[in-house]
Amino acid sequence: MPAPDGTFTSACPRNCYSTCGLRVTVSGGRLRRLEPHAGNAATPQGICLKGLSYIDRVYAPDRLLHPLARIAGTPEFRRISWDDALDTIATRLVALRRDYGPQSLLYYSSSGTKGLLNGVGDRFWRLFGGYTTTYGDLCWPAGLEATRLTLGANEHNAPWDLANARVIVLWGKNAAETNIHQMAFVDQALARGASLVVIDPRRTETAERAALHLQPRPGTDAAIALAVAHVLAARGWIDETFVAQHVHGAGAFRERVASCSPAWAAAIADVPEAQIVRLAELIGTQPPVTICAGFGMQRYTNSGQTMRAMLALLALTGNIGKPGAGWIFANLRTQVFGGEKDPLAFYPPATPDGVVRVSISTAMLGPHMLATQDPPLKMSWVERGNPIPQNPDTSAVVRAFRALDFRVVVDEVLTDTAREADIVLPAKTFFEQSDVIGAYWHDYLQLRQQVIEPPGEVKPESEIYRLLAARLGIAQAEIDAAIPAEDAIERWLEARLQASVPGITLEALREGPVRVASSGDIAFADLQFPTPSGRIEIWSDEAAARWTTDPLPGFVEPVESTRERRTPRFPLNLLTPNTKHRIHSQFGNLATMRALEPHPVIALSPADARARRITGGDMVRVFNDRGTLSVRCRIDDGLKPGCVSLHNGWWLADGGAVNVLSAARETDMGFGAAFHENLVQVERA
Ligand SMILES: Nc1nc2c(c(=O)[nH]1)N[C@H]1C(S)=C(S)[C@@H](COP(=O)(O)OP(=O)(O)OC[C@H]3O[C@@H](n4cnc5c(=O)[nH]c(N)nc54)[C@H](O)[C@@H]3O)O[C@H]1N2
Ligand SMILES: Nc1nc2c(c(=O)[nH]1)N[C@H]1C(S)=C(S)[C@@H](COP(=O)(O)OP(=O)(O)OC[C@H]3O[C@@H](n4cnc5c(=O)[nH]c(N)nc54)[C@H](O)[C@@H]3O)O[C@H]1N2
Ligand SMILES: [Mo]
Repeated sequence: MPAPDGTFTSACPRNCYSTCGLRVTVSGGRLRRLEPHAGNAATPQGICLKGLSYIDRVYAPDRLLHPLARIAGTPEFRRISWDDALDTIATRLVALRRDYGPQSLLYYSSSGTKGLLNGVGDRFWRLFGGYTTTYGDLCWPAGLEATRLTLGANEHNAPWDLANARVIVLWGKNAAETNIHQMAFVDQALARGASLVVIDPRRTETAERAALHLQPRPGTDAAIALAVAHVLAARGWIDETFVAQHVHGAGAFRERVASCSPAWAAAIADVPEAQIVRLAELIGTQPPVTICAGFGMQRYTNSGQTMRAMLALLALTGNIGKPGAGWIFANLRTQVFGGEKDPLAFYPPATPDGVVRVSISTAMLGPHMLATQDPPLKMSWVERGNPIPQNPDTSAVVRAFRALDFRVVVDEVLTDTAREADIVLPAKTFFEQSDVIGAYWHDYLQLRQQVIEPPGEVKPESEIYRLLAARLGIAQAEIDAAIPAEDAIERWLEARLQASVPGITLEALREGPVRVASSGDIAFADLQFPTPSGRIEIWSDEAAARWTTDPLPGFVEPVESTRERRTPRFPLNLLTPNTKHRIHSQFGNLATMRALEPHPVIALSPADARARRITGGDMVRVFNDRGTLSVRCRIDDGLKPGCVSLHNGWWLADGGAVNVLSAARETDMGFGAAFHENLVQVERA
């Protein structure tokens, strides 16, 4: 039920570390103001640019307010009624199930919004009789799996504990844009005399703050980590007592790194030897050390092993289980409810239950959709995702969707993926339906309350599914048991809370964020590691068995590498990081964000620009065998030569969809996507 006038607790459900607590003011049925909620101690300072634009987003002129149907044979859409839309979809579904079996339907959902209610999609498709869906994830699985294999669980210290660190390494993480609230804790540590190290090929806003900035050749961080371990051993900076009691495989790892000198790593990673030694000195002599591992270096074919090599540095120096020390990647409090689509369920099940066919790799969405047989795919339902610009190999993804007979997309705006659909259904925003959300950087559970009525004819997904289920002849009792009606949502949420986090009530969440019961601010404080050996596993038999990697962390050259031949045809590493102006492909439609970042721009180092007679502002062609983009360029004197950088999240419709250039390729662990392993050439247009 929408709220009356007043100020209400809410939380931002974007796929973002911060997952800010919010206070939302409404009057006259309209959103008026968003402020930070002081009850979330991880995000008390303020709201990011995107958060500030939510009122614009809800009332955006291009927001979809009613169902649309494609005018056959054209790229145009016309408005249709809900009855027409749902009847058409139901007729298609019935025929599809009869002619090909329910698994000829692909249900693709991604990270557009967090929430417990998202799971009702899977419940609906089970009621339908089955479906095909994806395994793996675009975001974080290589890092999650590397962490789980090494420490036994994805846990980390509370965000504010970072203030206790004496050395902070932001490794492949650009927190100043992607986790702005973490920078406040970095500042507190710096004020107490801590040292900040940033490891990133780009001189980011984060790197501007660092005392030491290493700029590795993309995909070579493991070599740096191995050389740091080499120096730690050579200088006697290993915590022998900790290692003897709590680390499995340290001896073998020390033998391995004996040959990994700083000179060896410097040649591979193209960073000065002295910087590697300095990094070792900081990690080895100034405890406590926290490594905040971002997502940058886990988007390569060698990235699970890279993350394991980085983790080994903390294990060797005893920097785990203590204040100010540890590994911050993701604490997975998003998963306190289990959930129908558990991101830890990466693995295609060995024995499919006959209802859900999990056969398509998210990283290889396009080629796998095209190759799927028995039955082949005929229809798709996409919600909370924009796979055309966001999944690797955009051209293959487009081809795969075009090869289907019928496509449905549920979204707030006419995205690239929605433009390929036959029917587009308008999606709610988080102000229009209540839900409970977890986070992956702090451990607050938060309620995002419904505070306004959905505008126009917008209906939340749960309602869409209920209406469709009725049209498929599913008994009302079965529908009610699977998917709550709008007036039953709070009861449904309350029951889920009681089952998974007893003690946390909706009433409490209405007041503000509540911490999920955990063992305190320091992860692994009891030094119990739920791995097979009960210790931190630098040596992991499980890694070897499951992923056929070396049981010890090591460095292997990425598959797509400038070093693969003497004169590479595509000599530049294309990085496609995030920007403070968007969450991936969201927010880019808003006039406010357009004013700040009006069009896609590729950054080149001065050396690479000069060699191509390119000057700032020129239009350039960025290309490889997979595709071409024509965009404006900017000269960035902080960028490592040999690298170019273009923010991901631009749409095809903006001319900047970066995944036109990327390969459909998985990471070595976890079935992630190797987005940054992407070589291109740039020429003046
Ligand atoms: N080249 C390159 N590609 C990348 C990355 C990269 O670093 N480089 N990063 C990857 C990463 S980390 C991620 S997480 C992915 C993100 O990619 P996706 O998971 O596809 O996410 P978004 O682009 O954030 O949003 C998807 C859509 O969800 C819609 N949406 C939001 N809320 C709702 C809702 O309540 N209901 C419905 N039905 N729709 C909603 C939004 O309008 C948006 O169009 O991109 C990946 N792609
Ligand atoms: N404003 C904003 N915030 C976000 C998001 C967003 O889209 N916008 N997305 C959210 C999501 S879903 C995610 S996954 C996170 C991602 O958060 P981050 O990990 O901080 O962001 P990325 O931009 O993916 O990558 C971080 C850095 O890795 C660097 N990098 C690339 N390759 C390498 C390498 O080989 N080695 C090293 N050392 N560094 C490398 C890039 O240059 C980049 O600066 O951010 C979340 N927060
Ligand atoms: Mo992500």
